Amino acid sequence: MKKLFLSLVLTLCSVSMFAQDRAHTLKIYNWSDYIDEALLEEFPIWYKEQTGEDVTVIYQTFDINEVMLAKIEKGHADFDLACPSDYIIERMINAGLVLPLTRDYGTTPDYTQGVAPFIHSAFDKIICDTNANEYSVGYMWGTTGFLYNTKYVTREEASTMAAILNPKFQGKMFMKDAFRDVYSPVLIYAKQAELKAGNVTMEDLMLDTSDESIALVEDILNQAKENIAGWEADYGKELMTQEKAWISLNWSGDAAWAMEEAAEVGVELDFAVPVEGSNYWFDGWIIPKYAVNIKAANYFINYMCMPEIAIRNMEATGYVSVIASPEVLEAGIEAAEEAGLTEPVDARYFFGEGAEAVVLDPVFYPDGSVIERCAMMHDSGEATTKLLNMWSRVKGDAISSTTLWILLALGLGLLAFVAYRKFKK
Ligand code: SPD
Repeated sequence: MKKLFLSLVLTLCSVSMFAQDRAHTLKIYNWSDYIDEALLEEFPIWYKEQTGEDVTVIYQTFDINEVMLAKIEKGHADFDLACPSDYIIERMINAGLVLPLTRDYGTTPDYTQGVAPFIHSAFDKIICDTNANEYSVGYMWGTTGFLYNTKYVTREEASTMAAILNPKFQGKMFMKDAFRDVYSPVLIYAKQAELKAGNVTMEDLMLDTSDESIALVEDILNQAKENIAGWEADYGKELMTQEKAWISLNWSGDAAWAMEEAAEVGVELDFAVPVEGSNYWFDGWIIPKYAVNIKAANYFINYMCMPEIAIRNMEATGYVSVIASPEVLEAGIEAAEEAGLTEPVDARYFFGEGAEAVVLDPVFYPDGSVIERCAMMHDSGEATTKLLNMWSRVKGDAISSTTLWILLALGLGLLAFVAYRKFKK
């Protein structure tokens, strides 16, 4: 009896010690290569200065939105912060998987005020019964286009989605292994005549998951397979610097990173957004339903929005922060100057009036005319399975790597659930 009592006391002590530690832990789930990692060590110091409290950061990464979603949705993972893309934020808000932000920063200034109105309006376009701006703060944003090697590919060739069918690129193209990000620009390409004729709008296409449209995209992707050297989630940018392929459908941030790395080894890469139109996308911080340290999560979001922190993250990753403060504009101008750029862009859509003709890197801040031909993606809801099936058929594997990751995450979620039930009993 004495022994039983002792072990009960010990168990209760360790459970409460764990709970105590967990309360001072911040679990973050972010894309890989998507932060200046030194900040993960600096945040606890800043947090202590602001709140007087300790926090330990646990940081995990993912390469595919759907893997992150499955871990939280099915696995009930207790991350305090995650960083999904626009269409997944939409899905998670609608599934009740996101907690509202408290925006309670004590005496610390509210740096989230620096988020560009352009990004605020993008969040307003999220289709849900609530104000998405109350559930998420943007982190990085960009466009989808072609990263290409100027030795083998002309700008003209890279400026059209027809590139995926260009026989010149046989076996020389990487395709992003992200079914949602590829589906929309290919559909825009397939429907360009209807778009031009005004029979359909970009917004319509961003919501179009009809069988007819899926079949159209599948057909184009099947024809493009001759060109596709690999389907990559994150390593394509590096392989492009090693000239393993000539052209790669990619995100602007990865393109910027690759262009800089490649230049150091004498390889010239560039980036172009298809003339037919494409996606602009953003990733944003959310506090998932199963979060524990909500206070530190809110502070971390605020920290990420401090202009100097935003600039450091941009420099480390190649991606563009959602912050549009004068410091960020200044840093953008300086970087363009250092890179020897001279061509101005109209960046009013992001930095407001006064940014009509500023010399900025157009991979980071495309001209307003490019943004006008891009639109934001939405959750494909129940049609997601149809899209995933099409993706697997095109890739020709019974189980695609995306599906495999999703299945693995589902399996892990199930295991965690069974273990939890057993422990409870
Ligand atoms: N290596 C970091 C990649 C993050 C890119 N997010 C883009 C998502 C587009 N839907």
